[in-house]
Amino acid sequence: MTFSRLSLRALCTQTSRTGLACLTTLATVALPGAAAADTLQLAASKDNTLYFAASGEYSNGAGDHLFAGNTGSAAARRAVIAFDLSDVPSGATVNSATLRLFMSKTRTGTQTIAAHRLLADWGEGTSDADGEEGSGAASAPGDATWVHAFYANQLWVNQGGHLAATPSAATAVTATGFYTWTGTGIAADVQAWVDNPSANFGWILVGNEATAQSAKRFDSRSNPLISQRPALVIEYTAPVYCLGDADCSGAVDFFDIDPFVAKLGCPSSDPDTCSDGCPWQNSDVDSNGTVDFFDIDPFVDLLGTACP
Ligand SMILES: [Ca+2]
Ligand SMILES: [Ca+2]
Ligand SMILES: [Ca+2]
Repeated sequence: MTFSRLSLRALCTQTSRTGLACLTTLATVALPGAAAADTLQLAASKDNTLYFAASGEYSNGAGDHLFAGNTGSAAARRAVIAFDLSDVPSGATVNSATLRLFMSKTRTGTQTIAAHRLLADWGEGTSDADGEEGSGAASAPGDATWVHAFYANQLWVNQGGHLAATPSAATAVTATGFYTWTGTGIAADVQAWVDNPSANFGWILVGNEATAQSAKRFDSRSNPLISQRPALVIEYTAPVYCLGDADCSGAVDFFDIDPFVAKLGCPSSDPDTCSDGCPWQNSDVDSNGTVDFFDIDPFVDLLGTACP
């Protein structure tokens, strides 16, 4: 860096236009405008079925279907599914989230299927079951199984998947058709994953494991019927940044110079400074994802303005 805090101050006080602005006391402070909500529909980034088997020999990473409940052999199946949330802007507020699946085969009436947040990562290999897929296929490298997070070397902490004890949502599933898992629990999961992407391992669907032939079969992300593949619909409000307002006062003025300088290097510099309550993005005046030398000129240009 080839500038100093003093040179910035000098720029503010000596440049005629911005100097005037720096010395102007703003009588009114504008509040940030209300942000409109955005909606995003995402396809699953991976999905698979855990087939109960003592050695984890069955999976269905590349199959057309997912299962939850007990199939004809009275052995449990659980579906795991995850979504890449990187298209949701960081700092966004998740207003609602809805997991939507198409249930394509069933032998029983209503069964409750609970979606639990997964607490560990898992894999989707190339295993691809034949026929109706209820029995799975031989596990392939990297597949999630009943005992493996990643076949054949990485085990789940708990067999059947490492999941949160409390379901995030539960839905009664009856006849063939679309079903959704939504509400505050699902929205809270998505919010947590937007805030901390490294904790995003998706959900596991747990059905009735006490009754034979209770399984509900859902279409996977590999299903030829694209409209029936899993979807996650997220309504969110993107954060509103007031560029240049480094102290979050509602206006860009002389008092922003010191906090702006302190934010130089964010988001990769001192985490306490970058997360001090006033978003560092306010200081990223050219909105390129980092606060650096190239933000100085546009910052100076904004001195004397109010937030939109
Ligand atoms: Ca899959
Ligand atoms: Ca300010
Ligand atoms: Ca920048």
